[in-house]
Amino acid sequence: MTGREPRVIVIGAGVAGITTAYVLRERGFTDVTVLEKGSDVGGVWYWNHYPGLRCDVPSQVYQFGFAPKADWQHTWATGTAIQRYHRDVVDQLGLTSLIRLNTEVTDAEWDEQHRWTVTTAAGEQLIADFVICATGVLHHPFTPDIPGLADFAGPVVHTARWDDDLDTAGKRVAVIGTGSTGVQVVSALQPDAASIDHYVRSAQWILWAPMSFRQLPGVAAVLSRFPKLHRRIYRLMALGGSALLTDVTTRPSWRRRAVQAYARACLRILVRDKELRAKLEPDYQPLCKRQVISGSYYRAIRAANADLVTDGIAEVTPRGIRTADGAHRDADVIVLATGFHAHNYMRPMRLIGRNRIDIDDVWAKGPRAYRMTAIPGFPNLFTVLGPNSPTGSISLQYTSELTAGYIAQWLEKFRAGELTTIEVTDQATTRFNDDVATAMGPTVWNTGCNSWYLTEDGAVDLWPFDRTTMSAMLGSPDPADFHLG
Ligand code: N01
Repeated sequence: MTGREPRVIVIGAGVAGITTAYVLRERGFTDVTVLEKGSDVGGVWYWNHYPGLRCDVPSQVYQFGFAPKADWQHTWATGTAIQRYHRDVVDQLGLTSLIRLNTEVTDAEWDEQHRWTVTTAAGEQLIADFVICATGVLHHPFTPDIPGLADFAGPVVHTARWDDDLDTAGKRVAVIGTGSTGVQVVSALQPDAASIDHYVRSAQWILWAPMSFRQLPGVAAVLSRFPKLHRRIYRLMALGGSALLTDVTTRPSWRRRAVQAYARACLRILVRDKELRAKLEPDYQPLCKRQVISGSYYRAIRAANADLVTDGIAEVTPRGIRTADGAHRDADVIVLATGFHAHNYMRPMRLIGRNRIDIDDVWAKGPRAYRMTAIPGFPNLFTVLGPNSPTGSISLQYTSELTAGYIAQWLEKFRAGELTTIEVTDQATTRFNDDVATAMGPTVWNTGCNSWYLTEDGAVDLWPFDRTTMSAMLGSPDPADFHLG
C-alpha cells in the first residue's frame, strides 16, 4: 500500500472538535475540515446562554491543557466568558481556517470504495477517508410531552435555546426541571421576577460553593508572567480534581462519605424551614445524579416570591400549570430546564456504515462503543467524547486530547500506507463494555436514582475507571482489537 494524506472530516466545533482540530494540525495533518452547524464555535457554550449560566468546574481547570488562560475574571467562569475563550483559542491557535460554520451534517455514508460521503443540510456532498464525530453529549434539548404545553398563551422557552429578547422581570415565571440548569436559572431569574414557581419532580442534592467569587487579585499577573508554572498548576489541579472525583464516584470510600455529608449539611444549614427542607431533600444518595453545585439556589428558593412545587404537573393550561392535586398556578412564562437527549451523540444525523447498517439500529438499546471512540460496523469512523465519556469524573478537555491523540496514531498509519481501512471488532467492543459494566458495580451512579447518565436499557453511560486507565487504554493503538485493511 502506498500512503497518502488522509482527508478527514470532523463534525462539531465544541470542546471535542476544537481539540481534535488542534491535535491533528499539530501532528501535521493537512487535510482536516471541521463542519459546525452553529454560527460560532464553542458547542454547548455557544448553544446555551440562559440567565445564570456558569460552569460549575473552576475555570483554571475547565480549559484546554494546550491553551491555558491566566486572566479568568471569576473562579467559576460565566457562560459568556467561556464562549469568548473558545473563540479566542480558535483564533489564536490559527484553527479558524479549518472550521466551516453554519454547516450542518445530515448524513454520512460508507461506501464500497472505502470512503465516507458526508452530506450537509444544504445538499453539499463531501468525500472523506475518515470521519470523526465530535458532536457532544448534551446537545439536543429534551422537551417533555406535557398535555397542553403547546396551547400555553405566553412564551415557552427551553434553556438550551434561550431567547435573549425574553424579559422575565416583573413576570410570573414557572421553571420546570431541577438539574444543574434549573438550579442556575431559578437563582438568576428569582430576584427580578414577580414570582417564580420551581416545579421539581425529583429533588436534587446541592453542594454550596461561592460560584460568583472573583479570581484573586494578582493571580492572573503571576500566571501570565510564569507560563511554565501556570501549566504545572493546571496539570496539578486537573490531576487532583479527577483523582478526587473518580475516587468519590467510582468506589465507596470515606471521601465519598465526606462529600455526601457536606451535601446533607448544606441543606440542613441553609434551609431552616423544616417543611421546605423536607421537600428539598432527595430520597437517594448525594452524587448519584450529576452533582448540582450552586452558591445561590437555596437563598433564591427561600425568597418570598419563590415557591417549590413538588406536586406532579398534570397539564399546562393557556394561563399556567395545573398540578396533580388539582391546584392551578398562573404563569406568564414557562422555562423548560428539562435537559437533553443525552444518548443521541451524532444522531439525528443519519449514519450508515458497512453493509448499510444504520447507527439507529446498532444503538437501539443504547449507545455502545470501544473505549469511547470506535464502533463495530463503522470503518474509518471515530468519536471524541463518545459513549462512556467521563462526564461525571475526568476533565473533558483532557479526555478529548487523549482521544484525538489516539485517533491521530491510526491516521498516521494510513498516511504511512500501513492501512486503508480500520474497524473495531465486535469482540473487543463487547469485552470493553463487559469491563465497563463490571466496574460500574460500586459506583455511586448505580445506587438507585434516575438520571441522564442511564441509557434506555439501564446501563450507566459514563467512565467507571480512573485517568491512568484511560491513558493506558488510549495511549497506543491495539491492532488485535481491529480489522485492518
Ligand atoms: O438537565 P437534567 P440539565 N416534568 O437532565 C426534569 C450539564 N450542565 O440541563 O430528575 C417535570 O440534569 C428532570 O426531572 P427528573 C451537567 O452535566 C452543566 O439541568 O427526571 N420535570 C430534571 O430535574 C448537567 O447534569 C452546567 O425527575 C421534568 C430536569 O428536568 C447536564 O448539563 C450547567 C420533566 C432535567 O435535568 C444536564 O443538566 C448546566 C417533566 N415531564 C448544565 N422532564 C455547568 O455548570 C424532565 N424533567 C457545567
